[in-house]
Amino acid sequence: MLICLRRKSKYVWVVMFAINETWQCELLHSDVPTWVHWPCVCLCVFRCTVMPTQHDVVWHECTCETVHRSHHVAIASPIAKKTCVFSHNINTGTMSIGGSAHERPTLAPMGRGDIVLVTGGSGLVGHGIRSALDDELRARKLADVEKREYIDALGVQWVFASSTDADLTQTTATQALFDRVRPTHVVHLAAMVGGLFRNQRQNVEMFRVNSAINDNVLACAHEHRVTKVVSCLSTCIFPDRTTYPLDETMVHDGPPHDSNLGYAVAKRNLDVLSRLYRRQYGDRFVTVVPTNVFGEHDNFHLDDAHVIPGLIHKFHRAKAHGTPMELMGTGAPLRQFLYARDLGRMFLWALRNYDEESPLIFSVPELAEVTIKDVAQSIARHLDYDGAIMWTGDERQNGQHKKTASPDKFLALYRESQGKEFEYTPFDQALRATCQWFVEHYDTAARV
Ligand code: NAP
Ligand code: GFB
Repeated sequence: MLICLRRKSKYVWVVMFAINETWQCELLHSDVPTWVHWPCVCLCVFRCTVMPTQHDVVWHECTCETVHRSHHVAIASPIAKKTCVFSHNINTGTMSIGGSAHERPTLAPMGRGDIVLVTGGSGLVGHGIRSALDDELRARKLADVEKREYIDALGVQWVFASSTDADLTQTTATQALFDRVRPTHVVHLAAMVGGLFRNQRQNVEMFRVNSAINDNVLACAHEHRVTKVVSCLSTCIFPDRTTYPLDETMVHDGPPHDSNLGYAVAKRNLDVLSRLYRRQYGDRFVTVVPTNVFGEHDNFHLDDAHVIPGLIHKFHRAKAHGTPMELMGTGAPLRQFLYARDLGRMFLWALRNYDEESPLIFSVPELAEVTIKDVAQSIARHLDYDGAIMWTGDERQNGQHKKTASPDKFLALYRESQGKEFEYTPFDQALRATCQWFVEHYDTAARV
């Protein structure tokens, strides 16, 4: 296996091969930018053994004839596609593993042998990812049903964990989950989540629970040398008083809205912690920032839910009992609603393609923004509710007026890598499917 790493005008070549079940690694530093010449012109050769089980490196030989400067090289180990950072200290002449990676080799595409752990895999977004994986299987005529653990179309094993598998606020439970699953990749969704009113009531818990979960998950992913982590933020982390549309550079520009200060700051800290692991250890930790999400398998709790599932439940109940509908606030706030199945496809893309320090916004276009009043009327239509809709008119129940975010960066990267546009499910179609799913699953699977 040969990996080429460009260092300014120079090239560094890394050759990895297996002998007697240990991986040999040769790192060749050459002035000539074409690999066919490397045997003749290499200036120094470092030899090491990467133990296949512990992913440790043992230097059994180091010949270093000419070294012009200290250098750090990140190597993707073929054993579990781990990234190791090899450093040569010019003063002591020693080699070490760890330190910051200034250069990152392109990772091999995901495939057989990779294991993706999805924390929070039993929730709304986790189900969106499962649906996206199932759609890929169907497209390849490998139809599968939604399962908790399965092999995807690329041969990758997926494990969707819930809080019953491990309470991720607890360090030992988190470690045990990682020891058991031994993931090569992590999609980190697990969080204490809720709509505006739950956030207002439980700001302290939102901060403490989510901070603990995020600290445990990233620390374990680092200790296990996970190849990549994609963590989930939310557009509520952006400043409340700002200009629009929001973009990825604006996350820390001012305080978030008071209503969800605890949740938003815990999420902002997840962004900061991911960046720090990247900078200090070269970990491939990235973050994505979805707008308001909805879909099948949501939490439809009357008091704690987000607005779409909350209203679906309320309209369904009002219709069944013939009671009047009075909704919170004025209905004037604006939101961009993203279907969980579309978000699932975005997560698959990010896991396979995105590797930047900056968070990446996952949103519908700005023009798809709708008022809460519009949404209420659409839900009433889909559920055949023809009674009156009243509003309390209390502006304190409105929450943030809007948080319009731009998906431009994602859309451009997607277009560039896939050679086509990202296709969103039309909002009305997705809303109808969600209403239908709720009615059909009210007595069984729906969280009410
Ligand atoms: P959800 O449906 O409420 O699911 C939450 C998931 O987290 C569940 O799988 C839950 O497990 C798990 N979880 C909660 N506490 C846990 C703990 N202590 N230990 C282990 N697992 C725990 O939420 P969601 O909407 O799918 O949210 C997923 C991610 O998307 C979150 O990071 C959220 O912040 C983000 N997000 C959501 C929205 C939205 O509108 N929903 C918008 C932007 C970002 P159990 O099923 O066992 O409880
Ligand atoms: O989805 P939602 O709760 O969250 O939407 P946010 C709240 C909007 O819907 C407010 C109106 O303008 C409410 O006045 N609304 C009307 C209702 N009736 C209801 C109802 O019965 N239930 C709910 N929930 N809303 C959350 C953040 O903000 O968005 C979280 O608090 C998270 O931190 C999430 O980021 C995505 O968009 O206001």
